[in-house]
Amino acid sequence: MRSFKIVVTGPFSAGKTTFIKSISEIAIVSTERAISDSTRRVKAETTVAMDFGRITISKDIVLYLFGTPGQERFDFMWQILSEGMLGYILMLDASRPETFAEGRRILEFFGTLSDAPYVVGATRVPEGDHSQVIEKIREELNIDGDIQIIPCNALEKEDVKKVLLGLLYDILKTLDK
Ligand SMILES: Nc1nc2c(ncn2[C@@H]2O[C@H](COP(=O)(O)OP(=O)(O)OP(=O)(O)O)[C@@H](O)[C@H]2O)c(=O)[nH]1
Ligand SMILES: [Mg+2]
Repeated sequence: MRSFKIVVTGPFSAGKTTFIKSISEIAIVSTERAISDSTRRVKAETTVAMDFGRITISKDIVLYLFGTPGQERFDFMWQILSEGMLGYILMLDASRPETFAEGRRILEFFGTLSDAPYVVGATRVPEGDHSQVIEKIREELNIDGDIQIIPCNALEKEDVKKVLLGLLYDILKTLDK
């Protein structure tokens, strides 16, 4: 049995907790707390320390998922959670381009912590032609052409699985080297 630690990160309210909740086979351990400041306009609760979930991919592979907080004031947790990770997912709300700069900052920070592979899970991608918004994300976050940007409705288990398998593929490639 091989276990993989995977971190799910991204800007505030990108869908990180939802992503883990949708796929985890154990009740997720979540540290959501009521929001008291102005970001409350966006939603009522935010992750303050971490989310934890688990998914068995096959009889040989289990993934442990660690979700980070999105609010910048909790960014000390990013470093703690990234210890020993084999890959990470940057969740990004494609309908809020004003969060892309923060996404880029998070990627740059994770890049200094680890050489592990990552993929981008893009939530709220408009129906129809994805390519335009995907290209915009690639450009604004300065993401190499070989990094996968995968549209994903975090509320849908099948979509979440697609993102995880995309990342797993990249992880296995690096492990085989
Ligand atoms: N339409 C749509 N809504 C989503 C999606 N993912 C999450 N949501 C909704 O967006 C809101 C924020 O989702 P969360 O999972 O709490 O986001 P988060 O990234 O964990 O947020 P923080 O921990 O506060 O940074 C919730 O109301 C979700 O139901 C998605 O893929 N599509
Ligand atoms: Mg959260």
